[in-house]
Amino acid sequence: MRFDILTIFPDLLASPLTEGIIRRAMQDGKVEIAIHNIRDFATDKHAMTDDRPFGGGEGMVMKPEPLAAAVQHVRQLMPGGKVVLLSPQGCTYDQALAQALAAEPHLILVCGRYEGVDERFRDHYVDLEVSIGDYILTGGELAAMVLVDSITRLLPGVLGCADSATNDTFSRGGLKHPQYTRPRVFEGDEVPEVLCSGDHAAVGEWRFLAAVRQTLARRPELLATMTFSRQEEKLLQKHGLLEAVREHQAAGQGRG
Ligand code: 9D3
Repeated sequence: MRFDILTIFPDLLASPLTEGIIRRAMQDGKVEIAIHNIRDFATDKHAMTDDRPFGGGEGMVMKPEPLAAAVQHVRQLMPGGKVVLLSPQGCTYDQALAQALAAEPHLILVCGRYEGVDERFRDHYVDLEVSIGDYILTGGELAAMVLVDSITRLLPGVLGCADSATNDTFSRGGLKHPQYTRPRVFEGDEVPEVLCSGDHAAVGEWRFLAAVRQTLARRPELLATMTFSRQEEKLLQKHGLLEAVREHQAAGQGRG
């Protein structure tokens, strides 16, 4: 997978890529990340990347020519990349979109700034517009890092353990069970006995029930897309959880 990131603040992006799993993935050649300064593609003598909006109003708008020239430069190096604009107007990013984008060989991430980009750049160059959620950032750079991070960890061979990527919070659709490590007593609070018992079946049961309780308490809407085996349903029934789970699953049907 190759990422080309277009930004007016390249320094903002450098450090998150030089640590941990992302750095390892780059070293192993699983992912290639190139950062391009949009200002290098500005055409006027002051290297302007923004200008005042036609029709007046507050703030500045990103000029289309430097953005277009930057995309064309990337395409010359490697044709065929999908252009993703990070903007508050985009569709909301989620794990399903991360998985879809992880199947692409080449993404060109364009980081918006100011009040937005000239609509003609969007119309002529952008394949997909993505927001990372309903809160206001100062630009698309951190959003681009969210995409790079969440997509890279899904690439084959990036995570050490074969099932780390599929065995986590969102793969089953619900939240994970609580976890504990040493010491066995922390500030008077003991690790649940069963986890130290060595009884793998009992541990598995406890974790399943704890995960469902956690999901019911914090993210009940996630239950709508979860499915349970007959044996799991019996277990939920035995612990008085089945009715509550069913209720949220029915509510999910209503939401569609
Ligand atoms: C007058 C309205 N503007 C300010 C409230 C709209 C606006 C323009 C540009 C708000 C934020 C931004 C900069 N944000 C992004 O470029 C951005 C973003 C975000 O703000 N939230 C979630 N995801 C993203 S992706 C890019």
